Amino acid sequence: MSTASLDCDDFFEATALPENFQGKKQSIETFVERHKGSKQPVVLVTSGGTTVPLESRTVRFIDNFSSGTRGSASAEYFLDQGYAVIFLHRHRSLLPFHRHVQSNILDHLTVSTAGSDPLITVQSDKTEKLVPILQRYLDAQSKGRLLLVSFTSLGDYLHLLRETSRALQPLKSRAMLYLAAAVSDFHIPANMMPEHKIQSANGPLQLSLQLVPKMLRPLVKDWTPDAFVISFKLETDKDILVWKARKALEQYQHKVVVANVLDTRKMEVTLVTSETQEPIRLPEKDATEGKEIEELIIQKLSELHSQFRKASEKS
Ligand code: 9Z3
Repeated sequence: MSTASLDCDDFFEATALPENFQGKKQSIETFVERHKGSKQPVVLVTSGGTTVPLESRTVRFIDNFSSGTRGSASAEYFLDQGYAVIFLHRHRSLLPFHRHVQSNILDHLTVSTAGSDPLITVQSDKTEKLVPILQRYLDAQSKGRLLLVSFTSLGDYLHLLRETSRALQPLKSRAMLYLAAAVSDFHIPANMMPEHKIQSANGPLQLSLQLVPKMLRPLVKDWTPDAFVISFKLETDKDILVWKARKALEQYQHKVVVANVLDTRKMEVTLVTSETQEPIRLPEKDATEGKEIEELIIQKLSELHSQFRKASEKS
């Protein structure tokens, strides 16, 4: 076994399981089992940022930036493309379909108590937008095609990522992993973490963070070697972006990196494969009409996945 995968094993050994791990594992396995008999592709979408706790009884933590828009929008477009979706997301980040409902929804409802049962009505200017969203949501729900699983910390995320990847392996090339979550590269290992809240009376705080072992390596090699794996590369400096994406592909040998720059991520990404490099841009006009770049990304990735499946099934 390589040193890198030993690092990963050590990480899992030292890091507590997430709350209700067995329940989550069971629901993932049941979901995969239910979709095993069909020809439908299944995708794991990861979304939102991971926290890195500074104390075991956590009061403070470091967070990775992500609102969950990329992941939740992508999950909806995957459903439209006929995928069953496991949505592994940061607790309280944006959820597919729910993201369209504003937090002040109560301001747009009226109640009529004329009949025997009170009737809630949505203001008519909102129904036009809500009806198609609700229909797509109810359709996914009734067909059991969307599973929501939440995480908070880096440790929770990685335990659940490993479990879900392993559960997807029997689906072979029918499985896709779309790793859009913003995952910390640094952490404080459990044995170096104070138990109680760090006290300000002790003076200024100096933090020393360790590197998180690169989990894409065992994921591609051991956990789910036959799946179509897509990772994301986020940079703030566009000049190093594609180079970093290529380096990741060479290192981990997966299929695609979606490369994006923080400031322009809603308008432009580059799909990088070992042979190609294709920019995807959302025209300004489409953006003003409410279209989203995720629709274009998912269209392209489902095409690539379908080609990959055909090639894998032949060999
Ligand atoms: C991304 O790059 C996502 O596209 C964003 C989406 C997090 C920028 P939002 O949720 O943002 O719509 O607000 N995700 C991957 C980020 C990441 O952690 N990548 C690492 C890296 O770049 C691991 S591959 O090194």
